[in-house]
Amino acid sequence: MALRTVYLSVGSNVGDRKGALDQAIGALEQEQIRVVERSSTYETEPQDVRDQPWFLNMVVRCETRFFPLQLLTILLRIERELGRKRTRATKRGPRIIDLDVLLVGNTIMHTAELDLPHPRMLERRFVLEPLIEIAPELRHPETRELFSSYLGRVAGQKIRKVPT
Ligand code: PH2
Ligand code: MG
Ligand code: MG
Repeated sequence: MALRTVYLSVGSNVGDRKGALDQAIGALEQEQIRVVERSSTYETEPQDVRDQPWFLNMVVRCETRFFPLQLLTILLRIERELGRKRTRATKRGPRIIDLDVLLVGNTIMHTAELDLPHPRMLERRFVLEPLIEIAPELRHPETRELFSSYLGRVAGQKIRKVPT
């Protein structure tokens, strides 16, 4: 079975945000989703729903044998186990933990369950900046452009690296 390189976005803007990121990373390891690299932690201005607390975000590179939809199912379960409640009212609003699949190798898929690459990743500095930190040469599988070439468009979004 093939080992796949996947990039995940991890975010939290409720409660112990740093603790939630650390717990999520621990949970991935328990599920045989091996975290091989993690970006710095960034404190980021909320996007989409602007009237909510600032987030902590990071991006991790993992290796796993799961297929994309299997991976998604596991991530949703980890979110639930860490206390995430999903309702229509909380869509893109405050959350204890959010685990999003950004990329699974060079897979391109567009289904009701999952779109790869993540369809909004190029519009989000809180995704692009940590991604480029750990994968400076990575290219978007559909456009073949370097992810770093998209940074200029999101420069107006406020983010800052959290000192370690
Ligand atoms: N997630 C969202 C909506 N807006 N903004 C920031 N800064 N970070 C996020 O992770 C985030 C967001 C929906 O998942
Ligand atoms: Mg998200
Ligand atoms: Mg999500």
